[in-house]
Amino acid sequence: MKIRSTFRAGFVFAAWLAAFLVLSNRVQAQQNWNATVGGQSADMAKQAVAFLPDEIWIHAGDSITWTFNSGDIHTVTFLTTGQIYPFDQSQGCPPITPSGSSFDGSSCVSSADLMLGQTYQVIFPKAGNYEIVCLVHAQMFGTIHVLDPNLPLPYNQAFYDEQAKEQLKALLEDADRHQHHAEHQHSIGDMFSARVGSHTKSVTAGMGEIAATAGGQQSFSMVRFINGTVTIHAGETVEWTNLDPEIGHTITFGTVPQDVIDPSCSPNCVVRTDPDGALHATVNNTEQNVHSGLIAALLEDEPGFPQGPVAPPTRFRITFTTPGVYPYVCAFHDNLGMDGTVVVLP
Ligand SMILES: [Cu+2]
Repeated sequence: MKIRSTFRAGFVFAAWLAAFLVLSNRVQAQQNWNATVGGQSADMAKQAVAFLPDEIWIHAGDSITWTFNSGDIHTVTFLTTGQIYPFDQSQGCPPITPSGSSFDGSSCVSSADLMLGQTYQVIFPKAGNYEIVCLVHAQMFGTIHVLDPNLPLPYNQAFYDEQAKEQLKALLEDADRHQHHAEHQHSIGDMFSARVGSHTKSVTAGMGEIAATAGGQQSFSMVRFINGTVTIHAGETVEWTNLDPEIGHTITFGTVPQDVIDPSCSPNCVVRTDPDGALHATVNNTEQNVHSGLIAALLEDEPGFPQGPVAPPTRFRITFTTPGVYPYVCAFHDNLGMDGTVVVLP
């Protein structure tokens, strides 16, 4: 008897619990979820270029608040199906929608370029699978699965918090592993340097790697000139090469020009193109402004699009004729500490 009544009490409790869970599920239907955008090492050299996590399952009516965690800028953007991925934020989803906007697939939603400590919230009123993109980094995207409120969700907030932490750690550790490789890349600038028999120093202008998840892509970037302080003799050449599949950089001496995308050199100085397509300037004094323009690893071809030229330039060379100290920065990532110095000895 006793066993039976205990069993019965247990059954009543289970029924009550089930009813409570159904009820509390309904209450939770308007839940706000939290996720992060980007991440970095303490010195900002290593950047996680990623939505963390990059795949989230929520209910229709829920919202997600993204907190930006890096000194490098990103956007949270949802484009409509068929909309052209714009070149930058100013041409984006006309141009910015306020935090707290709703996205149901019918018109796009986008934050501004945001960074460290800023947040952006999107509400998802309608079930569907939506791609989240960053307008600054084409290879940074993920998926938000918005389910009918009657369907169960596979994960809770604690799971996503842990996953975001693990993905960030994995990306930043990859950066350590690959730095060694970048430090040993060979220079081919000797072939095109100013005088026969001269020596060329090679600098890696950033490096990175893309990782795929089921829901999207994430990458890490080492936002540094690796071995960026070099000492040469007058007449020798320094060659900068970008090994990052995602992020472009510049090599900029003196004043940052208005047009950061195209190369420039002034006064009395020109940037020419070497036979192998690399850009090359000859610098005669420390007062000259030299700007490489955008230097990036070669872009992939996209199916359905015509074969493009071999662009943008992937290497930049400067032949220094005059002794002196020549500091330089990346015009895009100076704020993250991406700089270096060329010391030219007699
Ligand atoms: Cu840069």
